[in-house]
Amino acid sequence: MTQTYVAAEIAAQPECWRKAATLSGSVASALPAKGERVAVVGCGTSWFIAMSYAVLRERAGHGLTDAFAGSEFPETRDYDRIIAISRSGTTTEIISLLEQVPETTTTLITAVPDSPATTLATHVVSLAFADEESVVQTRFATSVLTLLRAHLGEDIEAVARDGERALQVPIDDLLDADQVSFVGLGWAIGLAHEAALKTREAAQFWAEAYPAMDYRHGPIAIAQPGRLVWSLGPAPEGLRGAVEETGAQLIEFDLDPQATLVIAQRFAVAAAERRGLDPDHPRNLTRSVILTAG
Ligand code: F1P
Repeated sequence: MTQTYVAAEIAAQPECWRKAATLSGSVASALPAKGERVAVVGCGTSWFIAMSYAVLRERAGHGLTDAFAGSEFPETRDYDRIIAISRSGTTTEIISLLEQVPETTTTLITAVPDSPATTLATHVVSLAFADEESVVQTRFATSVLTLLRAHLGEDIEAVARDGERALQVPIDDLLDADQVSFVGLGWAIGLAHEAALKTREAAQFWAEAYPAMDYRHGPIAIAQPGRLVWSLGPAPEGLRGAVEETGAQLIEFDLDPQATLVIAQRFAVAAAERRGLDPDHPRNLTRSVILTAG
């Protein structure tokens, strides 16, 4: 099979992460200062990256940080800054939101530095080097998270090395599964949602996502032999036993959760190929969702 764009984009992630980390210093003035009250918004993949960053920023003591789907920003709240994440810079909900908040400081993080959304934001951070040909997002999304993690002072070289390991992990055994529930704790919950979205988008594969501690509160009812519970980051105590009792398998890797997402992206692409699907052109999806009235 000829190599897909998405496979090449997945493989490029460790290098993109290093570039994003280098960039973080020069764009620091466009990113939130410690203590700012911040809302982070995005749609689809970009929303899940927002969720992960929100948890990381608050946990690092940098200040209140909330994440919202682009359509769900609460007008009743006051923030010092809104960070909008949009690869395309054309997504309708993001454009509408930026139009609605002319008084608020906004930072757009995008792959397209001359996109319509750039004219509406106070600050624009371009990750053009991480733009993608594939409809499904991989390296842009993880590069945004890397940039934001670097801005919080995290060691990105260690993450990039884990990313390189993630590209080598064998996944063939996982591909016989007929369903996957991705789980995570804290900031990895957003990544679990992204792993499940990727698998649905690229492969039309049945995947769900939950906070790991919540998995036993209902979702475990679908666990059975042939199904996986895949933890991004370490699974909480007791979850393995509970999963194995159902005959399902608990999957964990000793890697940064962002690197484990890379394995899930590879799983999504391989599952698509097994099904004879083109993961670069998922059914019913376009690069960005542009809504027209009527
Ligand atoms: C966001 C997005 C993607 C999704 C789909 C439609 O676009 O929702 O996450 O995979 O392709 O667009 P963007 O605002 O980040 O460009």
